[in-house]
Amino acid sequence: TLAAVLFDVDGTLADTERDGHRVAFNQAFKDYGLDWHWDVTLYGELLEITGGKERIRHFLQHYQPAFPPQDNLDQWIADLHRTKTGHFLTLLNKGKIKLRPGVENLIRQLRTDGIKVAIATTTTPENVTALLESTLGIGSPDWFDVIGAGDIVPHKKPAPDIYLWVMDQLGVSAEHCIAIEDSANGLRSALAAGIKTVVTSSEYTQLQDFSEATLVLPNLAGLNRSTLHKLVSEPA
Ligand code: XBP
Ligand code: MG
Repeated sequence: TLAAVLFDVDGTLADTERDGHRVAFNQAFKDYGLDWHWDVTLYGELLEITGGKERIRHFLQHYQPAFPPQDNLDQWIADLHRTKTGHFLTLLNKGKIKLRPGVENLIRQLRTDGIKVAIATTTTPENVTALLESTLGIGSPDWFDVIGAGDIVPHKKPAPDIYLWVMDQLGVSAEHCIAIEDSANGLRSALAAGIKTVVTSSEYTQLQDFSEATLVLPNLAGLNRSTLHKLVSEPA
């Protein structure tokens, strides 16, 4: 039986990357006087690395070999990333990012059925709260039984850690859960935690390999609660 549905955030709840996170990173680079610019194509490559701080570090190491050494690189990255988060929150609060089709309806259906809903994401916790509040309303973060985000676990997706943490907090086991993801990294993470996964591919992920997903959909508009109830009880 279905006990909980675990949602990824970026790319799954909303298309946040191209016109959200990417723009916010570029604004932060400008604030720091860096002549870096992540265009749409480059950002697609950098999305292979999950987590904004990890993505900045990867970019430094692989694309900016001449960048001068910093006394405390971790701190420098953390500060730059905090500036980026500020810009992303401003974009959300301006209402620039909408939920993808079917997301709100599915969350409401599940709650009506008494199914737990949770978030399992690599993004920063404030980003999740702000996205939910700006799209579903002020009280909506409370609709979620657990929100697992960011640095709460040491290893980000594709490691299973965040899904394992969320299931532990929920008190449910993987066989009673469905994960909803948009990317190959997210799918690997959920599968490694033993969770059947529905993939709703997004702009940046549509060419990725989702052959191990239980179901692949262009968006969530066609996904209703009865399909999820059925998927969880089918043999893997
Ligand atoms: C998406 C990510 C995040 C965002 C940026 O993860 O990898 O790093 O791109 O957010 P998911 P931060 O699809 O699991 O939500 O800069 O806050 O990390
Ligand atoms: Mg995602």
